[in-house]
Amino acid sequence: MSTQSLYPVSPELAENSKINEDQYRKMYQESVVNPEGFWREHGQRISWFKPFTKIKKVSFDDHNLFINWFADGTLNATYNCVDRHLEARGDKTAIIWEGDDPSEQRTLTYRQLHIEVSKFANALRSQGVRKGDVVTIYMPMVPEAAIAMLSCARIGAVHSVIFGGFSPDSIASRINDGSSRVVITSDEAIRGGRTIPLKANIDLALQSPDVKTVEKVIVLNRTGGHIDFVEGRDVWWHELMAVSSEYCQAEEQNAEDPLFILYTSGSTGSPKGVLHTTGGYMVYASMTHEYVFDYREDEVYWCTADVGWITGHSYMVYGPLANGATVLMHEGVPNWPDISRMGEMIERHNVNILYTAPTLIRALMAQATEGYPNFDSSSLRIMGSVGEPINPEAWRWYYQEIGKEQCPIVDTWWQTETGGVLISPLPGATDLKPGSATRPFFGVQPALVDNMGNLIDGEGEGNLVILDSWPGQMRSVYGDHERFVLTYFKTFRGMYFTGDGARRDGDGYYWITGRVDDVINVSGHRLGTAEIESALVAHPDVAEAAVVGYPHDIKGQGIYAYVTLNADKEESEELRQALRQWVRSEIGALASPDLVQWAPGLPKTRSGKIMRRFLRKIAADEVSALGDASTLADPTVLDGLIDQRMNRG
Ligand code: 6R9
Repeated sequence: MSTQSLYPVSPELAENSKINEDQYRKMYQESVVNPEGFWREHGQRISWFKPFTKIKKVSFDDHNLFINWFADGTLNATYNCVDRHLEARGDKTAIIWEGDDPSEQRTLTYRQLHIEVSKFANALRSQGVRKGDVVTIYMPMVPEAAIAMLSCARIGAVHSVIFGGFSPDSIASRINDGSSRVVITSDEAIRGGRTIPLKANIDLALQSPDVKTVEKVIVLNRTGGHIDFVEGRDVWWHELMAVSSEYCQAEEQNAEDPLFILYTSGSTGSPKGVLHTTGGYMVYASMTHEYVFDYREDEVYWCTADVGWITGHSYMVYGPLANGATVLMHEGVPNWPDISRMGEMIERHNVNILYTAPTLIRALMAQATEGYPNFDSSSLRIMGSVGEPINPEAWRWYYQEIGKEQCPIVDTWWQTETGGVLISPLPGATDLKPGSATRPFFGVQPALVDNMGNLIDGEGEGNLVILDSWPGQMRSVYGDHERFVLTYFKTFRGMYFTGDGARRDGDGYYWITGRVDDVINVSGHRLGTAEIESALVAHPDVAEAAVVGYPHDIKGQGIYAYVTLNADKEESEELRQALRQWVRSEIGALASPDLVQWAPGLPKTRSGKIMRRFLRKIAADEVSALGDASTLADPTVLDGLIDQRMNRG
C-alpha cells in the first residue's frame, strides 16, 4: 500500500465545491476578526419566527461565565428540519431506512415525516408532556427514533437519548438525573441478527427504588417480541398514533431554550448531561453539515452512527434534515452479515456522502483479507471519519478500498460538548494528510497550551483548547452548572479545555493525539476510567481497581483493568469472567474490560494516589520505559505487575 502523505485537492473539486482554498482563508479570517458580522449573515440559514438582533454574548471567565448566541431570536428546531421544506421538498425523501435484514426497506418523504412528527408530538402532549419537560428516548435505529426526537423538539420538550447498549443501571441514573416522566422505547432492537431487549431493560431500570418520576412508557412495536406490559404505565406507540391529530403547531422557542441533553463520560464521577440549546446549535449543525461534506441538494447522505451519540443527533437528524437532505438510516451494522454490506448499501441507495468511524474501517480492513469485495462506488463523492484519531493505515485503506481513490476524506474532530465539527478539512479547500483533522472550521479558534497554560506558537504539541465560543457549544451540564465551569474552564483559565492533546505541524494542521485526561476511547465510545473503576469496586469480591486504556487493533483503545481482590478471595478465571459480566450489567457491554489483571498491589504515591502512568505503560507492554518510580510508596509492586503482565498469555 502506498504511503503517500499528502493528497492535494484536485483542481476539479476545487472548482466545483462550495469552498475552495481562497474562500476558506477569506471566510475563516472574517469569522474570527468579525464574528458578529459573520454569524449575523450565517445565522440566516435557519428560519426564525422572530429574527435575532443580538448575535454573540460570551465570556469564558470562570468567575463570570456565560455563553449566549442569537439570544433574542425565536425558532423551532423541528420547523427547521421539516415544515420549512414542505413547499419545495414535500415529496422529496427525507429518510431512507434499511432494516438489519436488508429485505426490510422504508422511505419517508418530508411530507410524511411532517405528519408522523405532528401526530407523535400530539401523542406526547396527550401523555402530559409539556414545554421544558425532559423525555427519555431509548430506541433502536428506526425512523421512529428521529420522529421521537423531532416530536419533543416540536413541543419544546427536551430529549435525552440513551444509547441502546446501556444497561438498566445506566438508564436509571440518566432518567433520574433528568427527572423524566415519560420514556419512549420499543419492544426490542435488532442489530447484526440479534435482538436486544430494550423494553425489558427499561422495566428493570424502573424497578430501581431511586427512579420515582416515570409515569408513562411509550412502546413501539418493532419486532413483536414478548414484553411485560404494565397496565396504566405502558402505552403502545401505534395506539396513541391511531387517535392523534395531524395538526400540531410548532412551539416558539427562544434561541437559548434547551433542545436536548446527552450524557457523556468525563474523567471523574458519573456521566454528565451535556446541555445543548436551540438557535446556535441549529445554525452550527446545519452549516457544518453543508460545508464539511460539501453537501449538495438531492444527494443521499449516509451516517452510520447510532442516534444515541452526538454524531447521530447533529449529523443524522438535525444538521442534514435542516438542510433538506435525504438521509440513509441503517438499523444494523455495516459489516453484517458480512463486510460486503457496506458496499451493497452504497450501491443500492446511490450514496453520495458516507460518514463513519475508524473502528468500523479497521474492522472491515481486518476482515477483508483479500481486499474489499467489489461494488459500484460511482455515486460516492465524499467520505468522513469521526470518533477517534484515524491511523494513516486505516485512512489509506478507506481511501483506496471504499472511495476507490476518488473521494476526499474529511477527518472531523469534535465532541459531544461542541455540538458540531470544530476541526476538519473542507473537501474543495484542504489538501489532505492521512491522520490529521487539519484546520479549524469557520469561527473556531483552536490553540495549544502547555500544562501551565502557556500558549504554544507555531509547530508544537500540547493540550488542545478553544479560545472563543462558536454557536454549537454546550451551555451547561444539566442540573450542575458548577461542574460545567469546573470541567471545561478552570483547567486553563479563560479557555475551553477539550480534554484532548494535539500536535500542530508547520502547515498549521492539527493532529489529535488522544485524550489527556482519564477518559478512554473504545471504538469511538467515550468512557471514564473512574466510572468503570467504581463499577468494579461495587463487586463484593473487589477491594480496589484501576482502569487504563491500551492500544487495540480494532477498537483503537481497549479497556485494561487492574483488580485487587479482598484478602479472602481467590483469583480465578471464573472470577475474571464474572467481573467482566458484572461491569457489563452495571454500565453496558461497551464498558466491559477486555483484560483483567490481578494486582496484589497498585502503584501509589505516599499520599495514596494511584500512578496510572505506570499502569498505562505496563498495559501497553512498554515496560522498558517505565520511568522514575522513586515517588512510589512501594516501588516493588511494579515488578509484581510486570511479571503478571508477561504471564498473561
Ligand atoms: C463526535 C464525538 C469526543 C472525543 C474527542 C476525541 C475523540 C472524535 C475525532 C477524535 C481524533 C477525530 N475524537 N473525533 N479524535 N480525531 N476525528 O466523537 O464525540 O463521543 O463526545 O467523543 O472523541 O478524543 O474528545 P464524543
